[in-house]
Amino acid sequence: MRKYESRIILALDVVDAEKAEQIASALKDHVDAIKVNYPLILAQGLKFLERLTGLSEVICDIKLADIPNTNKLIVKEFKKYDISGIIVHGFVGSDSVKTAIEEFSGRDVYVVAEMSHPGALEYMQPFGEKIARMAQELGAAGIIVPATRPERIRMYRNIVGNLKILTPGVGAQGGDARTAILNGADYIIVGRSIYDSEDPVATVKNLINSIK
Ligand code: BMP
Repeated sequence: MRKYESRIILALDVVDAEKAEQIASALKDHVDAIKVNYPLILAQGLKFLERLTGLSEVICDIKLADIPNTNKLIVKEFKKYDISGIIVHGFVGSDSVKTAIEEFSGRDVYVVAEMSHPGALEYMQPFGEKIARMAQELGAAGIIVPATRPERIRMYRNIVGNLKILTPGVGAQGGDARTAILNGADYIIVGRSIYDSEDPVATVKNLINSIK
């Protein structure tokens, strides 16, 4: 990640091209990066990334979770764009994650260790610590852990040292930005409570003030 200013990553999960571009333009100087997920990529196609990379640092949240060879083929497609990071799943194991990191060499790979929704308690959380350790050993840029469970952020911080910790789950999912940062997050990932608000710029400014 190039910027470390607002510590906010916008999750741009809107599917309308005009709306996505309008929000991205309005917020480009206020957030550190824009995270793009399947809703927007599927609705507008990969080419749409070019309209965002001209505005901001872009992280593609593709939650890659396949065998090494398929991971490699998918990363090759994303590498064609000037995006700075991708998000991959860790539960698939070290061979798949390693291949993604090697293929995306020179850019940032973030590994999902534990997700923010309640279902993550069933199968992900029991392996979260191991996944975080693997991410660090393989040279990932950072990990994704839940802002909805701040005590877990603290635990993960102790495991990964100075690897970047990105935490989704603030706002719409009930997590609190300040609490996440105080527990060791480097960045908070926020979507709906920004792009669905009446004044996204004011909402981001309020968020920034709340974590200062
Ligand atoms: P929102 O702030 O609207 O809840 O959006 C959160 C974003 O972060 C979504 O893009 C979601 O897919 C992503 N995300 C998440 O919410 N929890 C995770 O554990 C991992 C994610 O990538």
